[in-house]
Amino acid sequence: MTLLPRIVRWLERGSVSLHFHYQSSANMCTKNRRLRVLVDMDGVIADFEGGFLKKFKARYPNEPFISLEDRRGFWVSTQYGDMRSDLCDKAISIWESKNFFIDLEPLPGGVEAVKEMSKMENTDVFICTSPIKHYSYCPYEKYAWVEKHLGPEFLEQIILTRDKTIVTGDILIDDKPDILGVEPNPSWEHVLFTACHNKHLPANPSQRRLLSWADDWRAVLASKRQ
Ligand code: DGP
Ligand code: MG
Repeated sequence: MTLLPRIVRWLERGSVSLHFHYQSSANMCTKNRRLRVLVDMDGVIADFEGGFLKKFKARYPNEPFISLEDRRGFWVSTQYGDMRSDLCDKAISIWESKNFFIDLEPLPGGVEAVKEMSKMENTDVFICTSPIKHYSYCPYEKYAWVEKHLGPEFLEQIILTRDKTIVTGDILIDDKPDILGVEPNPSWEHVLFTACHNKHLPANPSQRRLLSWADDWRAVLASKRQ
């Protein structure tokens, strides 16, 4: 091989390699500047508790029920079971039924907040939600709910998982007080979203709260950008 074509090939290899390094570091910078927000669905943007109570009363009109004011503890079925053991299964039958999840009303301001944050510069928003294990309707209806209320473009941003600790993000806005899983040190900061079942819990200085979507969620996001 003569010298000139060899030099041209070396140069080509060099430029390809330089281009590659430039691109990957540029991508990393962009990635590192972006804020990733994980937003829970039930109890945060979809009114699970209100939807449950309405359907429980309609299906079991002669059974006692727990008003939203009297709800305590994350697990609805546990509190119903404590009231009378057979009410545990009756409670479960409500969210295992067809149309339970799709019929949930949006919580005030939630859909608007999620749409607004997803339009913010350098911000990626994902809906991060745990499906129930009785999977006949729930996963399908969660997708349908997102499409109906947030729009089809949001179908790209759904994470269905029973273990949120393995998902990476900067913030997880979630109404469940204890979010545990296989990862002992999740990357996100859990911001507790106030719900009827958690509003009586003692203040925890190590856990920030959002009292509702009327609360200053923009400031919470801004605090993570520094
Ligand atoms: P998430 O909001 O992503 O943490 O999802 C919680 C799921 O658990 C949601 O689908 C509702 C469901 N859930 C609420 N209360 C109970 C309960 O008492 N028992 C069971 N099995 N599931 C419940
Ligand atoms: Mg929730």
